[in-house]
Amino acid sequence: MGEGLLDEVAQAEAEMIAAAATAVERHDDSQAYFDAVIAADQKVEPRDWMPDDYRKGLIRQIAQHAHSEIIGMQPEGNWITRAPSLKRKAILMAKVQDEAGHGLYLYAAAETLGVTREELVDALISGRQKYSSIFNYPTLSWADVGAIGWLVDGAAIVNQVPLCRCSYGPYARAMIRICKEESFHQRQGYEILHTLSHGTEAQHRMAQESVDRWWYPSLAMFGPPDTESTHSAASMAWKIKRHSNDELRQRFVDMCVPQAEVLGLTLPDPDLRWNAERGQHDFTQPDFGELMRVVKGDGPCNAQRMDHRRRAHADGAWVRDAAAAYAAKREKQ
Ligand code: BYC
Repeated sequence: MGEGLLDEVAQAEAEMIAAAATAVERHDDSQAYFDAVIAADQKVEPRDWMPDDYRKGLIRQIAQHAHSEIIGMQPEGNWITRAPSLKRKAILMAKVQDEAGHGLYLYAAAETLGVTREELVDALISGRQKYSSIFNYPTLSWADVGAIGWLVDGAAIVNQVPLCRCSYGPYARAMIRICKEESFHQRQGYEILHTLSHGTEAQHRMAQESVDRWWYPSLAMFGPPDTESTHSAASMAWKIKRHSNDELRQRFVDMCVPQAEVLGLTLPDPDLRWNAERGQHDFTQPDFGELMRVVKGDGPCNAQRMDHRRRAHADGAWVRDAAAAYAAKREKQ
């Protein structure tokens, strides 16, 4: 973690302690209790009092996370009809269904903070809330299904395992199950790439070309560098995030290097090398300008992803109407 961010976290923590002292002075137990829960590493639960900014920050992050799972079904779903065998097709279908499940757990966790599912879906469809940059890149070959599993799910695990210890109970509990399933996903992708890499020359080339395209977008998934991260300081003081963007990015690189060796594939960074002094790898950072362009809507597939999502939502209107009519009928009985 950079020194600047450390200072910011320390300052945010000092402000929390000062706020707790003021709350105690004013006999305002809510803030003091909340701060004590955070300091003791306990969980905040939906009915507990919480600061507005904590609630808003969580809704923002959990909603973006849920939207990412739902949009993330598209690039993978693109290969269901063209998976190279029935077994691969069945596995991929199960994986895409898992992503829908993750979206549902996360929307349910966000709903405990007082927003409705309709509001959240509307925020995605209207473009007011974001989803992960990574899903705005196209899946051009079957090897991309492997690279998404290995790199994208791998990055997701590195980012999300610490979220199992997030201070907000419903989010932390949702993350435990999600992470277990993500581990399966990561191994599924790794196995696809391993098979291709050790197959024919053309298959090996396909695997390498795919890793070349997905490496830097996967590094960018961790977000802007610590010096430019707007939410990290508050989020870490509240123990929503446990590690900074740069820390997790480094952890991911260190994890991938030995795995790439076993795969027999090269990570596309000529400056990637072990730094014995730091005990970590030196590596080339992703293009953060590109990350911000993609986040703002100017990635290769943003328009396509949103069109598809809006169409699917409109096509599902009759299902929602029927479910609502059925629920109303049951209530009258
Ligand atoms: N893409 O202050 P920062 C998955 C935004 S699901 C888009 O550092 P924070 C998977 C950020 O929102 C993957 N936007 O933010 C699913 C903020 O903008 P706003 C998703 C990004 O929250 C299916 C601004 O940049 N995972 O892996 O402290 C199949 C400044 O950033 C991105 C999660 O959502 C990005 N990459 O840290 C397979 C995990 N990066 O909101 C796999 C939970 C940054 O102020 N989320 N931004 O307008 C997190 O851990 C954190 O929210 C992030 C960002 C690390 C993503």
